[in-house]
Amino acid sequence: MAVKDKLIELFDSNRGKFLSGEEIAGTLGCSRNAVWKAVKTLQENGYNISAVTNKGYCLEESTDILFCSGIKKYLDDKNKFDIKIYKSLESTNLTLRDFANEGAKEGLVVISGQQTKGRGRLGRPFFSPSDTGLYMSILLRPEMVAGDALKITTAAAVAVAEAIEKVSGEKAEIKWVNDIYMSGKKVCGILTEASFNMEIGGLEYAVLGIGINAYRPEENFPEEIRSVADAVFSERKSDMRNRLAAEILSGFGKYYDELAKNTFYNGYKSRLMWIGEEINVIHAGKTVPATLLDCDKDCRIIVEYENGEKETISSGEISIRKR
Ligand code: BT5
Repeated sequence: MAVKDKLIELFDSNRGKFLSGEEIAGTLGCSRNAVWKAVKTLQENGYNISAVTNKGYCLEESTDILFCSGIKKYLDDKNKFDIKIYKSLESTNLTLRDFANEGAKEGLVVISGQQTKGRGRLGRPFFSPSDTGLYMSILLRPEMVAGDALKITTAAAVAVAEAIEKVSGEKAEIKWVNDIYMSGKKVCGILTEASFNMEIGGLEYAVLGIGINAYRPEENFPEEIRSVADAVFSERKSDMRNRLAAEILSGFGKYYDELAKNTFYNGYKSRLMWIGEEINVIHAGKTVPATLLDCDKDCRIIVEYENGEKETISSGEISIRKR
């Protein structure tokens, strides 16, 4: 393990306490100069480390930085996922796809503190500013037919909602099919991108991408999403994003192992927004008024149009009409 990584673990287990350069060098078995250099690198990477003459170095209690051992300490099964963390990427889905094409194994997880080209569905952008969100992609190699791939997204939506509720103590809801809302605003979007193998007629791999607004960005959300977007936490707290990432991985891992049994379904339906309400169904460029009646075992929605006709829908989008 590099000095920098050992130092992160040492600071993490001594949050709020000053450690002298000499003490750190002794514990890590390196020179004081190596400690100084590693501290500098961590500070440049956003770690809130104070340095005070005659006292040493101290990691601020409230620091919320994503790091591998910080996530693993909250995971029961520490070997199920291989986690790689980056400061900034174009898109975690894109980086993970490159790894997948090179033969990476199921369970590889790419996390970034920022995305410069975060992607939503249908080529839409996903705003992913530095240091306030959790942008994560998980590589899956399931043995399933393409039609069952929707289950990956719906199972992930439940895992994310449950993780948010556990860590924040607040209620999270699901807007069909892949958005997580809190108090009527979007705090998370999910994008699953699949690679198909035409010869076997199934999935070669799937990249499950999850983007969460953990905190409101300092400069606020951009104008165009300000009325729809919000963050999970109202103030910065120690280790929230590491915990959130770990809870999502544990929860999703469990649902994924039981995907054929749909064990996530009750958690999906109970959080689904707008059942019984008047909505718009947006599909293939058309917006049609309807009532949202229900959600079936495959997490498809059942809607009733104004002419009384009913339809079961597995893709597209809905929006609320009246409140
Ligand atoms: C999504 O698409 O919400 C899926 C977003 C998936 C993002 C993750 S981050 C990790 C991985 N790597 C990626 O590059 N992507 C995945 P969609 O349902 O199409 O919603 C996109 C719409 O949500 C935009 O058109 C905006 O209206 C809105 N939006 C954009 N950024 C947002 C944000 N940070 N919070 C809330 N809403 C946002």
